[in-house]
Amino acid sequence: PRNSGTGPPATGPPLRDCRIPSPLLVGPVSVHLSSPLSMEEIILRNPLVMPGGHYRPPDCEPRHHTAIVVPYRNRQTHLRALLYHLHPFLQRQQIHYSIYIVQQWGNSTFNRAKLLNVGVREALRDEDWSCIFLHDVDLLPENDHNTYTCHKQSPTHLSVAMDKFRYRLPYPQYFGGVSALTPDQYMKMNGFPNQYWGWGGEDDDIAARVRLSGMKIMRPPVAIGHYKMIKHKGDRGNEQNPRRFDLLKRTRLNWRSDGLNSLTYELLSRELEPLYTNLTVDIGEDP
Ligand code: UDH
Ligand code: NGS
Repeated sequence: PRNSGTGPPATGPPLRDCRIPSPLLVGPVSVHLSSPLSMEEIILRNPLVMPGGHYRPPDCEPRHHTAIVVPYRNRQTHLRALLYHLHPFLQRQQIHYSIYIVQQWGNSTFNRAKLLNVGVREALRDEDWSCIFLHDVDLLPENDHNTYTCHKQSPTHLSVAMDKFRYRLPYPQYFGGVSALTPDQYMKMNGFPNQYWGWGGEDDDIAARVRLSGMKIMRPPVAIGHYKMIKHKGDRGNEQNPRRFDLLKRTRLNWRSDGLNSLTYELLSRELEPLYTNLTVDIGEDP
C-alpha cells in the first residue's frame, strides 16, 4: 500500500508494482576509476535523487526499501566514485533507497563497526527500511544483477568476488566489504561490536555473531558478486588493531552484552546533502 509509512504522499492514482527482475538491468558493467567527476557533475547526472541521497522509482511502486550505510572518514575521492557509480546502479534496480555516510568526527582511532551501529540506528529513525546495506566506500559493484535487497531468512554477504582477491573469497568466513541484513536480523545478533578500534577483525566478529545468534550467511554466485576496489594505502588513524585476535576469542562471551544494547555516541550533525545524508558522529575513543 502506498501510505504505510514507507510510501510517498497519496497523490494521483496508485502505481503498479515494480517488475522483478527490473527491466532496466544491464548485467556486467565496466568500472573506470581514472578521473572521478566533481560532486556538481555527479549531482547533475542524478536529477531524480532527492536531498539526503533519497530515491524512489518514479513510475512503479518499489518492493524493496534499502538504506545504504557507509562508514567514513577522509576519503573524498572514494566517496565521489561511489556516488557516481551507486546511484545509477540502484536506480536500475528500481529500489527505494537512501545513502547514509556515517562520518567519524575527530582524530581518534577509526571504528568501522561502531560507525555501522550508529548508521543503522539513525537510518531506522528516518524510515521503516526493509533492508540495511553495510558498504565500504571503496567498493564498486560491477554487475547490477547483484541486487541490493535482503533475504528474509539470512544475512547476506555481497562482495564475494573482489578484484583484489582475484575475484574470489579470500577465506570461507570472509564477511567484509559489503553485507546486508534486515532490521530483525540486526536486532537478533545485537548489532555489531563497539570495541574494535583500528583495522581488522570486526568483520570476522560480525560473521561470528551471525552464527552465534543462530543464523547463516547467504551469498550471490561468484560470477555476479564482482566488485572493484579503489586501490589505496592504509589510513592514518586506522592502524592494525593488535587486540583483534584477543577480542575475536571472546565474541562468544561478549556478543550479547556488547553491541546495539551498549551503543553510546553523540550525533553532532545530520545534513541532507544532494546525494547523501551526512551523519557526523562523536563515537569516543579507545579507552
Ligand atoms: N574508512 C574510512 N576512512 C578511514 C578508514 C576506513 O572511510 O580512515 C572506511 C571506508 O569505508 C573503508 C572501510 O572503512 O572502505 C574499511 O576500511 P579498511 O581500511 O579497513 O579496509 P579497506 O579494505 O583497506 O578499505 C584495506 C587496505 C589497507 C590495509 C592495511 C592493513 N594491513
Ligand atoms: C583478515 C582480517 C579481516 C579483513 C581480511 C581482509 O585477516 O578483518 O583479512 O583484509 N581479520 C583479522 O585481522 C582478524 S584485506 O585483505 O582486505 O586487507 O577484512
